[in-house]
Formats: sequence, structure tokens, C-alpha cells
Amino acid sequence: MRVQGGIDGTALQQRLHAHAAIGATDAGGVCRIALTDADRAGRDQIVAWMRECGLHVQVDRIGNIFGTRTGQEAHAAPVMTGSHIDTVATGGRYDGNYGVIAGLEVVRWLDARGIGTRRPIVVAAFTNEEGVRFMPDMMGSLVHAGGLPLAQALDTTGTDGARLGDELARIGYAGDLPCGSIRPHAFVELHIEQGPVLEAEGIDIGVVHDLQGISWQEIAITGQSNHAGTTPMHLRRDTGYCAAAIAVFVRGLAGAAGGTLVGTVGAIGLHPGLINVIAARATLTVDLRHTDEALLQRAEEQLAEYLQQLAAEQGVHIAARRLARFAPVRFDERIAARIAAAAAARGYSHRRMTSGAGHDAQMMARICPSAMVFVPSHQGISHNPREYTAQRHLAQGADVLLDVVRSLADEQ
Ligand code: HGY
Ligand code: MN
Ligand code: MN
Repeated sequence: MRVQGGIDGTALQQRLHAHAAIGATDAGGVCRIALTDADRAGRDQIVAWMRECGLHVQVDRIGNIFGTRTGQEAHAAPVMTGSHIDTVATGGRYDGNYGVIAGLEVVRWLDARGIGTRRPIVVAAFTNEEGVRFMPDMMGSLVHAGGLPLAQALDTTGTDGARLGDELARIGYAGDLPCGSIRPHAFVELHIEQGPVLEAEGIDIGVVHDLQGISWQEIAITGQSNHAGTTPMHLRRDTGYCAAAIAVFVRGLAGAAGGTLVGTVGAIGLHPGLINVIAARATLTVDLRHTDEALLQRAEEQLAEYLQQLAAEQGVHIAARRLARFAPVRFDERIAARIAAAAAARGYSHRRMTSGAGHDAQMMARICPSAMVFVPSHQGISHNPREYTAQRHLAQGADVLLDVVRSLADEQ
């Protein structure tokens, strides 16, 4: 593994902060929800930087953006890196953006030294990785990998009632490149860990060799609104109570699994949502994740059984709708080893680990050898304006990305 000078961490951090100004929130974070005007502005900036780097820019029909640096063998399958630039509503500066912007720094580093590669290098920014408006998450890379038909993705209705295809056209990113037409030789994604492990262990680089399965559901509960003061407790069909009971059950599921299962009730809505009215309707979301597919399925079954029991007990109707479901993913061992070797060659401490979060790499793993590089998140905080990674760590992750992408782009 050839090791020369590293990525300019100051320039990388400056670009990250410049990009974070787009959709900046008063809390110091970023809100660039997929296919909003803020996402368009964020996309425009990435496209401008890609063009500045002399990349050939293409946009596919689900809005994925690809910047290609040609190789000596222009038609060889490219090495692809990248991530996403859409964020959750209370997002930070680094989730996704770091992987795209570091990919461009790799291109700049090679150009500044006049270094060519055998294979082309592609930097990608995938559409709608977060999935908080249009579900499922990792949608752009899922369509690219053939896991979701384009027409179905375009017809997805958002939480705000908008149709995805209309929003894509409205922001000017309904491209004409057929989805999936770039078949990479390999895919490497650089991302913040979004968890506490690397910082707690004082380790610089995470060599991500697998990623846990994800189950997203929306649960709709129908009961009966009634007077909060006059209705005896045994005569209530109280959906507010049921929603709370489900949240407690999900927490118990995770607790019973000894920390290997994580369960989250992230959104709860009550109707009419008034202090003196027993809620007639409740809607809540459940996010379950596990590295073991069979145990994730078991947790889903236990939840389904509980919903039936609760409905009978409380005299309410409960319907569950699947929003996303991805099995755990094992990344490519050869590429994981290449990441570990690159970190070692630069004297960066590193450890193998699992990704708790979903990423575009899990979809790209369906069509080409893929793996991920993590850098520490301060206090493990993410999906939060306080998300932070030190410049030193940002630069180290980009160095490893540079060395791995370069070595893959020069192989037969
Ligand atoms: O949900 C996830 O893990 C990712 O942030 N979309
Ligand atoms: Mn992300
Ligand atoms: Mn995220």
C-alpha cells in the first residue's frame, strides 16, 4: 500500500463547514431533508465542486449524482466512493456529507500530483438516504442496486403527501441516466461512526465488515375519543395508553435481547391531541435492528403477537404497515482487509466493527464488493446538531479512503 502525504484536513473541514451552511439550523446543525429546496441547494454545491474538479457529472432518474474521474482504461469498471447529502431534520454537519466531500478531496489530491489511475473513480451522492420524508431509507442506492423499481420509488408518497417523482422534477434532479448503469468494480464508503465505540476505545479508524438488519413499521391504533373526566377507566378505548404501552414493550424487547437488539419508537401522534379528550387515534413508528436476521424476525413476531393481545385487551383496532426491511449485510472481506492495511500503513489505530446505522454501502454490496471506513463521533452523538468529529479524525479517514480507492483503482 503506497503511502504518501495525506489529505489536507483544513481544506476538507472548510468544505464540510461551507456545505453545512446550506440548510443550517439555529441549533448549529443541518436540515436538508430529501428533495426539499435545501437539498437542491446542497446538491447544486456538490455538482459545482464536482465540475471544479473536472469530473464528468451525471444524474440518474432517481436523482443520484455521479462525478467521474476518468482512468487510463476509461471503460474499465470504476471504483466508486461517496455517500449522501440529505439529512434528518435535526441533522449534523458530517452524516453523509463527509463521505461525499472527502471523495472529492481524494480527487483533488490525485489531480494536484498529476496521478492517474487505471480505472475511473466515481464520487456518488445518493438520493434520500435518510428516508425520513420518503420511505424506505437508502432509497437512491437501493434503486441503483436494483432492489426497488424506479417507478415504485417515483410514486412514493412522502409524510407530507408529496409524490417523490414530482419533488425530484421540481428541484431539477430528475436526471436521464438510467438507474444502475454504473456497475462499480468496488464501492468504499467513508462515514462517521455515529456511535460511541471508536472514541471510547481511543481508536482512529473503524473497519466496517458488517451492518445490522433494519425493520421499520408504522402502527395505527383506532379507539374512541371520550371525555377525560367522565369516562370510567374500564370503559375506555384509549389509543394514547396503547401507544405508550407499545413503546414500553419495544424497550422490553431490546432489554430481553441483552443489548444485541435495538428498538426505537421515534414518532408518536395522537388525535385529537387535547388534554381533556381520550385519544381516538394514535400513530407511532417502530425501528428494530439486529445483526442476526433470525433474531430480528423473532422480535418482529413478538411485537406482532403483543399488538394482537393489546388490541383485544383494550378494545382497539391496531394495524401495522411495513415501511422498510433490510436484512443484515456482510461486507467484502478483501476490501475490509484493504482498509485495515491502509490504516496500519499510516500508523492509525483501527478495529473491525459492525455498523449500527444503515448506509448506502449496504445497497451497493448487492452489486459489487463493498465495505466502509468509520471515524469517531464525539460522545457517539449523531442525528443531532451536536454531531462532531475532530479535524484530525476527518483527515485520517480521508487518508485511508485515498489509499484504498487508489489501490483498488490501480488493480486489474
Ligand atoms: O436509519 C439509518 O440508519 C440511516 O441513517 N438512514
Ligand atoms: Mn448517513
Ligand atoms: Mn443518517
